[in-house]
Amino acid sequence: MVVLTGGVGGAKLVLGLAAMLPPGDVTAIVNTGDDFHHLGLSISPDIDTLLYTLAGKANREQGWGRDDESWTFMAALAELGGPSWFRLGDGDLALHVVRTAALAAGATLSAVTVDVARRWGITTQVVPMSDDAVATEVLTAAGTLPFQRYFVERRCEPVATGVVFRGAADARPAPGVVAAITAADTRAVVIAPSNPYLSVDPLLAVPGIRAALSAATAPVVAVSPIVDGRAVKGPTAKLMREFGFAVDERTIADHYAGVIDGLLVDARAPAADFGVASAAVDTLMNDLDDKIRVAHAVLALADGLRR
Ligand code: FO1
Repeated sequence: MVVLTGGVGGAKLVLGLAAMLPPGDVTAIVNTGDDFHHLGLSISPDIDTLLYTLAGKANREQGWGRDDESWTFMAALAELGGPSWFRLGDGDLALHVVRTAALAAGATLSAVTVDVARRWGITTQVVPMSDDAVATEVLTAAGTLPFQRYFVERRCEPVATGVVFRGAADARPAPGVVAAITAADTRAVVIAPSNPYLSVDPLLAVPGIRAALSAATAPVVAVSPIVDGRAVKGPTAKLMREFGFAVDERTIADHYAGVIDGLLVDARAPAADFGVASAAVDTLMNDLDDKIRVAHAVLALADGLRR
C-alpha cells in the first residue's frame, strides 16, 4: 500500500493501514511543502507528524509535536527576545537539530528520515515526496505568505486566492517514491484525507509523482476529508469556500479528477454521482478501531477497481 499524505489526518489512516497489514507493507509518501527554515533549523512538520504518530510519541491534543513535551527552550528564547510565533518543544527541538546537522553534513532528507524511523522501531516506510526543496506559499488578500506564516502565525485568517509550490516543477521524487507507486505488487495508492490544496497538491505538483500516478497499475483511491459538510480539521472548508467551491464530496472528486479511480466518502454524505467509483463509511478516525475501519474500507474499494 502506498499513501500520499500530509500531517495529522493522513497519519491516522497510515496507522490504520499499518495495523492491518504485515510490517513494511505500507509506504507513506509525505508532503514537504510545509518544510521551512526557522532559527537556523530545518523543520519538516508533516514528516515529523508521521514519525511521532507511528512511534507512539505524537501529542494528540495539540495535533503536532511530541507528547510529554517540556518548553524550557521556548521560555529561554522568549526571555532573550527570540521569536515565539512558532513553538518548538524541547524534545521536538532535538529532532530538528539532528536533522539540520545531518543535512548540513550532506545527508538527504530521505536518509535522515529512514535513520530516525529505524531508531524508533517504525516499520512503515516514511518517505519525503522529494529531497529537493519545495515551499508552499499562500496567495492572500494580505499578500503572498510562506506556508507557516499563513498557517501558524496568521492562523489561516487571511482570505486565500491561490496556492503556489515554489520549486515543485524542478523537484525530483525522492528515491523509492516512483518505484513504490508503480510497483507491480502495489495493491493501491491512497490519497489520504489531508487538505487537498495545502497538503496533497504539493505532492501532485512534483511532475515525477504525477507521472507515476498515471503509470501506476494499482488503483488510485482518495479518502474525502469532508464529514457532514465540514472538514474534520484545519482550513480545508474555509479554502473551499474562498476558492468558490461547495464544501462537499463532489468538489473533492472534481479536484482529483483524472488522478483517482475511486473516492471513499463519509457515510453521512448525500448519495451523488462523483464521476468515479465510490464507497461510503464512517470516516471519522478517533481511536485505532476507527482507523482500521477506514483502512479496511479503502482497501475494499480499491480491490474492486481495475485499471
Ligand atoms: N502548529 C501550530 O499551530 N503552532 C505551532 O507553534 C507549531 C509548531 C510546530 C513545531 C514543529 C512542527 O513539526 C510542527 C509545528 N506546528 C505548529 C504544526 C505545523 O504548522 C504543521 O505544518 C501544520 O500543522 C500543518 O500540517
